[in-house]
Amino acid sequence: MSVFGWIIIHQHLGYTFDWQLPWADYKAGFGSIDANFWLGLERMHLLTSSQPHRLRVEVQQKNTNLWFSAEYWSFKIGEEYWSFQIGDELNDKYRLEVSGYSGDAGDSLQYEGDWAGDGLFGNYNHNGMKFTTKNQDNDENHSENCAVARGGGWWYNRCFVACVTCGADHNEWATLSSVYDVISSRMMIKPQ
Ligand SMILES: [Ca+2]
Repeated sequence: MSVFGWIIIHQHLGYTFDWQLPWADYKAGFGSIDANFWLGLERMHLLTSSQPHRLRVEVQQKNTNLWFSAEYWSFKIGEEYWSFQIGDELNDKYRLEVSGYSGDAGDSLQYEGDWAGDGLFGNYNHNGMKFTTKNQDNDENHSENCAVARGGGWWYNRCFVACVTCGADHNEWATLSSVYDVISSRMMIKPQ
């Protein structure tokens, strides 16, 4: 479904839906566009590898009900624009690549801070991470499976800090200084 050129790739409304689904579902897509929805990693890969796309993430804070957004777009290397891209399944396990943040939600996909105060900078950066589901552990930085611990498939690092496909206790987004609970969210892409 496309709205003003934006293609919805994810929608999460409240805490009723169970996002703890296997690899095949995250690959093929699930849900419905007027409710909880995931377009599917294979389609995301095909779309974003055919031409450059910008990504927009909208998150609703649980404790204020306010919506905030993060966009990733317009990063030029040589003659090519790189913004939001999903790698292939075989080589990349649908690796996430983002760049060029702007917005007021916080750059939670490229979080380079020391979230836990343990000196492990970079352990909470989702950019460059492979996708992990409960039955396919590709989060190589964490000894256990982050999807099992957090309630849904995602591009986990170890395992914090952003996730909008997680269970109610772990669905969250981050600014540089704090992490907040997310009750609803959308992700959408647009050719640029
Ligand atoms: Ca792991």
